[in-house]
Formats: sequence, structure tokens, C-alpha cells
Amino acid sequence: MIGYLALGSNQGNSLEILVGARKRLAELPQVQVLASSFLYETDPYGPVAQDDFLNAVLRIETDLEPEVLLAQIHQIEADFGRVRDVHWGPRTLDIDILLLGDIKLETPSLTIPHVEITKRAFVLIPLADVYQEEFLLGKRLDQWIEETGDRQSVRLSEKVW
Ligand code: PH2
Ligand code: MG
Ligand code: MG
Repeated sequence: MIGYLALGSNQGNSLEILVGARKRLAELPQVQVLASSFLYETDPYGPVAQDDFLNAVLRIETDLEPEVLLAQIHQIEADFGRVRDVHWGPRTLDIDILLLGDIKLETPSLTIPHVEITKRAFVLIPLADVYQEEFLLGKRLDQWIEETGDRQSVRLSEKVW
């Protein structure tokens, strides 16, 4: 099935970290990275004052069960020095499962589609680079992006990966 992963970093060498994370994801058995969005420099979203993020989205093909994919993702985050302290706080690497085929899932550890996918310009704008469907949860991506009122917080980066 086709899936979409959001990557973010605002600590350490974020470019190197995102490149490394994509490589690790591609090396997982049963995961193929099909496409990468551009990189975006984004204002921190949410209640915690922190540095700007580098954000991107990947389109993948995978047969992994959601919980198995999540466990692999947690391992990669840990290997890049992720410390889970401040909720919503700064991080070397965050990988979020946005969408996974037609799966709808709500457990304490995982919600698919991602809970705030339609509210976050830093997710929607890179997602639009690689998204292949016409609609996301009933609306066009561009409509969701418009409704965030937050387009200006997401700037196309000159960095390439
Ligand atoms: N991730 C968060 C909280 N806020 N803001 C931006 N711009 N990008 C992120 O990836 C991000 C955030 C928690 O996961
Ligand atoms: Mg996140
Ligand atoms: Mg996360």
C-alpha cells in the first residue's frame, strides 16, 4: 500500500538528519521510498517557543503493519538522538505516519490518518508535492492549505536532499 510520512527536525544538522533518516527508511525491508517532497523551512507550530523546523514528506510503498512500521520509525528516531522530553518540543528527528493505504486506526500509540494532518501547513504543503490522490479526507489539498490560513509559515528551502 501507499503511505505518506512527515519528517521534521529543528535540532542538530537538520539537513543531514533528514537525508540520513530517508536512507534508513529506504533500507527497511518492505519499505520503498517512492518520492520526496522539497524541503521547507517552517515556523514552529504549537505552544512551545523553539527554532524553525526543516520539514518534508515522503511517499512510500510498504506492506508493514502500522504498529511494526511505527516501531521501526521509533528506532530510527532514537538512533538520530531523539530524546522524548518536552511534548511538542525541539527534536533532532520526528517521523510521523500521515496516511497508510485506507487504514483508519486509533490506539493510544497511533492514530491514522494523523490527528492534525488537515490543520498543519508544514505537513500539507510538502504533502502536496508528492500526493497522488485528488482528495484528502473529503477536500482538495489546496482547500485544506487555504483553511489553515498559515501558508506564510512554510517557506521553500534552497537546500536539496
Ligand atoms: N512538530 C511538532 C510541533 N511543531 N512545527 C513545525 N514547523 N514543524 C514540525 O515538524 C513540528 C512543529 C511536533 O511534532
Ligand atoms: Mg510530529
Ligand atoms: Mg512524532
